[in-house]
Amino acid sequence: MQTQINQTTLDLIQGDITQQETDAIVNAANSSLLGGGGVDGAIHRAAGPGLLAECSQLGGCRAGDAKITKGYNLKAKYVIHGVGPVYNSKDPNIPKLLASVYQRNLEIATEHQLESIAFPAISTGVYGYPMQEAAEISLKTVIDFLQQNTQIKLVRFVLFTAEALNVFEDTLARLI
Ligand code: AR6
Repeated sequence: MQTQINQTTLDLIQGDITQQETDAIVNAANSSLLGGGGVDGAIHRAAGPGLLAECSQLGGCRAGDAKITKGYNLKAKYVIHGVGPVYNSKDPNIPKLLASVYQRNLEIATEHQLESIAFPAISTGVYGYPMQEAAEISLKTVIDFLQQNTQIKLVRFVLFTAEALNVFEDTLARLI
């Protein structure tokens, strides 16, 4: 599913984020930035050891924030490592942290004059965020950003499963 937000194409697909040819791909990292499972493990495997070497110089990253590195052996020139929150339905700060990580990724991409970026569904794996709630927050944050910023020409969500893609498509259809 594709839609236009202001000057930017917003694209939802099912796939593997490590295969994306966008200027940057976003990693669903943890605050050590030293690798892990899920998207993080897949990105480090595909990028090669140079990525971990650069990440180990960054001093970690707080939840809700992001840091950029080169892409090494990936097709994408850059990786932006975003740290999502661990889901906790009782903590009202958690949705804000999830919104913040998307916002920071988009700001960093804009600062680096990037024109295309691919996101996974941050926090919806190991970190346990329910897909529906995450889709709502993620898409709203991206749409709000694109209504005010025109540097980025393509934002793609790369969802790993058909179910996740369905949830994102239904949510986007309601939001636009
Ligand atoms: N491409 C796109 N999406 C993927 C891929 C892939 N190759 N692999 C998994 N997903 P997760 P989190 C989906 O667990 O919840 C790591 O250990 C997956 O189905 O990767 O933010 C880090 O080091 C899910 O919907 O990230 C952290 O410790 C989504 O990507 C922790 O996990 C995110 O799942 C971060 O947890």
